[in-house]
Amino acid sequence: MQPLYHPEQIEREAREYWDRTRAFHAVEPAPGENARPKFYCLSMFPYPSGKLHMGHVRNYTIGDVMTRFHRMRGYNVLQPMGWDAFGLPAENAAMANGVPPAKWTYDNIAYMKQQLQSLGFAIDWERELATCRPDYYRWNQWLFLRLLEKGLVYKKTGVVNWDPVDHTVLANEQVIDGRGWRTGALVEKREIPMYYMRITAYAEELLAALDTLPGWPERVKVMQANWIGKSSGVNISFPCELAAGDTPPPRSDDAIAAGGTTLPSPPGGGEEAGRRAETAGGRGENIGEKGVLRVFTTRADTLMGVTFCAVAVEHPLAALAAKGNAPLAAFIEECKRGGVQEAELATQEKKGMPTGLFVTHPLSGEQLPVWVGNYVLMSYGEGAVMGVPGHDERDFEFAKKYGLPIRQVIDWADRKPAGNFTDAWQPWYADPGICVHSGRYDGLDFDQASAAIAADLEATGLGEKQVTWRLRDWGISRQRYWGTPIPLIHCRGEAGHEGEAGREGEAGRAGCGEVPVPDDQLPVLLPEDLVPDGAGNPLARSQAFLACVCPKCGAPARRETDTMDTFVDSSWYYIRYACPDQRHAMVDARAGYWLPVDQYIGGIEHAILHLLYSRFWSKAMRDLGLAGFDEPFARLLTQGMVLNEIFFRKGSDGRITYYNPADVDLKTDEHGKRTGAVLRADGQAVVSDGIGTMSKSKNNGVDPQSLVEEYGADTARFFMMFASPPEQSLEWSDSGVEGSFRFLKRVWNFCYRLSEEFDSDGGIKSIPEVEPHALDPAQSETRRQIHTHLKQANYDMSRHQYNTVASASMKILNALDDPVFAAFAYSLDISGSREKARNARNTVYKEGLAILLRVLSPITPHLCHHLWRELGFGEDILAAGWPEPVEAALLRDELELVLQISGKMRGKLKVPAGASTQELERFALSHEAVLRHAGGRAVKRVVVVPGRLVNVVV
Ligand code: ANZ
Ligand code: ZN
Repeated sequence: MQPLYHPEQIEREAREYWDRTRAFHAVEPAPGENARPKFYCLSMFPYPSGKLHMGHVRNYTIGDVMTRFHRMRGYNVLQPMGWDAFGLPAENAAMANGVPPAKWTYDNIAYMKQQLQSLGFAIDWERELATCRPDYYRWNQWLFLRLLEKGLVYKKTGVVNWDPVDHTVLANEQVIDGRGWRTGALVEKREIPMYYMRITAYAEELLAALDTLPGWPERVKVMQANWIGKSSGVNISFPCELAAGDTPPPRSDDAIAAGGTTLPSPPGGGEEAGRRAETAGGRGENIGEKGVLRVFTTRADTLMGVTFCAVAVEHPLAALAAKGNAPLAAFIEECKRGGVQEAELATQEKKGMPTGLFVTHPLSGEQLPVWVGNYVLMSYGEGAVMGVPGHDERDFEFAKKYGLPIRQVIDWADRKPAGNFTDAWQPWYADPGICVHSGRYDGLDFDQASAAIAADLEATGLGEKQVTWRLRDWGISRQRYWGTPIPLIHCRGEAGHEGEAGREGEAGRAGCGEVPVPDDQLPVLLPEDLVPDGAGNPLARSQAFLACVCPKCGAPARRETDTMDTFVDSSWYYIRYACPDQRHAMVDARAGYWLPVDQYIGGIEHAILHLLYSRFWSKAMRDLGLAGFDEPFARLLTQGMVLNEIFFRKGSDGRITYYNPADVDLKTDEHGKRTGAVLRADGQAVVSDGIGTMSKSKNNGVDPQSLVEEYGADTARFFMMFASPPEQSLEWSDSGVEGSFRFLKRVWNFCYRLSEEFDSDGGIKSIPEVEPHALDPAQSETRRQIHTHLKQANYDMSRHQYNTVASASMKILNALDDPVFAAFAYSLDISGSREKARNARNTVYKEGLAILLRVLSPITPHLCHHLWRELGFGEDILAAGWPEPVEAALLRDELELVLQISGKMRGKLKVPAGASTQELERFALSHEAVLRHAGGRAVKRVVVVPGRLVNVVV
């Protein structure tokens, strides 16, 4: 055995061994085979951005520890890896460097794959996939067409978030504080046609099934439930009379793609369960001659407190009122330019204008003014609210600002307004209470009043109970190049008939509209040689891509140039890992074996969208007969962030420059207390901005590559696991890294020392059987400690508390590396046979090492692989099985010693085996016999004969 620890060499050798033996190749059991339990461990796949960052290393090490632990415990394990390879950064890089996104992406994949491999992850690389490869995305297209057939994909124009920098539509959740999540640009509203996935059809199940996921973090489930946002309330109709001819225009987003299309329109009863969140539809009849204005409320009990109604700026009634009302039209235009983010609308200054129209209170008959309000969302409920300024904060603010009446219709037993009710808003004004000033409903509580009012409204046809969802359908169209082409063809018939598409009776000549690409023409290949220039989608200018033939009529036609949201790609990649080489189908029986994922691991930033889309997608696949499970991820672990200190300087022009902590020296005073920090390059001071997530923008990242090069992969892995429990944030620390390296060196040195010792007694052939009776007290005690730490480590392994597994391995080494144990002093005293004593000790050493190396091996696999073989335990530690503590070894032995006082036997002393000399002295001096017989005389000395007697000389 080599005396010195050289991680580079042993890590390379270990990986070569795993490659040679296909150690991590996952195999499905043959039919009829008595199968081991399976464990599908999945970490969220990376975007191939260029190189790995510490967050990746942490995520994948956690998954790897879990995988290796399960493998050694006898599970049939699958741990795959792939690439979330479509998306905007490739296009941006392409623009900056003039290379096609494909090349940039494939180069990055090659580099990052080699980085991942250098970390020794137990990945089945034979299942690698990249979502930008046609053999993957063809199944996106194929499933898109199946969902289209089922009405789960549909087209509509809608108000969307438009990122003016990326020239792309953003999902609501991609808008953060009114800005694009990637560009930070102020988002605008636009109306464009796009394709939607009807995720709302699954709203009820997506919500209810959260209860079937005990292995998910509670907070993720709460986030999902809030996102789905189920509200039970009442739809109330406020009758209104409009002048004849004043029929409002239909809502633009109801307009289905101009006729002639072969696409199914949204199912006739477009308002069926899941679509209710999209109640924006079918508003045509909402207002009309002798029509009604419908609002959604969760507080029907406050109906008698309504003093106005307010509609969204996009509401047809607003458009109607704006005709011939220039100031109102201008106000509506101004509001439309703002963001569409709900949070933003909720917090921005309330603004509104009266429409000049009035509606009738459905119970009192009172005339109420209708306003346009910027805080009313078109996309929620009915796009209109009943204003109850007494009990809704937004309405209160609005009423105060515009001088609308405020009425108290709820009273609370325990609280009274200090001054006038209308003076200032109190948060508890919104609490349910008892109805007052509400006529026949006075005295009723929330439940009673809500029920009574709903019943009265139902009786007159002016209200019905309604469940409303916050969840919206998933707009998947992106006006981008680097994504899955949407498999549709636009047929305009013979040349020159543009614009006539779909005219009735002329379909043959005028074209077939939008035609799905037939399955046997899939995949619609994305050209890999285009270089975007920032001016829109290059697909729209590629004749080679655009030109095609209509599958229906054979006329020349044009391909759809929109591509799919990359969340589509990641919604089912975990299923494809089961059968990545299946060329004839999206999935096969192997998916039935591996799915659902037993443990999913990734960042909390994906707690909502990715997980919700994946859940929806797999349920849709289930309903198409393509998947046999309800939920894709049985258990979920969200790992914490990797943090590091942030250093910066502010220039004279106010510009902030961030400096990497690796380039900063810390100044300390004589007590080691920190006094400041300077940039090594110029010795000038830099300012600390505290601790924050490692990020490019704060320049506080640590490059995993350099860490691996300096210390080896095992040190990087050990530090990552040791520094913090997986779900908590991890603070970077150079001294922590060095400490990790020192510990691994210590393991190595200890094994080296013992290997010399063992060589002299024939070496290790296998894990020895320990004969408990042959052990002296110190040996029993060492063994007891080892098994105690093992028991703790196994418990912590099972609850993914890897930091304490790492520290348990340190404790095991400490127990083994104990000088008293090493010297087998007790044994000599008891048996007198040096040979026997040494043998007994060495079995404890060997058993202890076999435990230590296996417990440590999921965390530092290369080192443990090497030492296992080097010491002679066996060929492959992966095949060694996981160690379990021996229950009998956990018990602390008690010894009975003779207690003498000045040489005379005065009693028996019960002590724990392995107690030190000092402990024995303490036990003796506090013994009741000593206190009695010594009678206050000074103790001259205490003689300890280990394992035999203690003599207190007075
Ligand atoms: C009257 C009322 C009185 C309301 C009161 C609240 C308190 P959740 O629970 O989130 O579903 N609302 C309805 N549609 C809206 C829209 N399109 N834009 C903005 N706000 C809208 O919220 C339901 C409540 O949100 C509804 O109940 C309505 O205000 C408002 F003391 O109606 B409430
Ligand atoms: Zn055609």
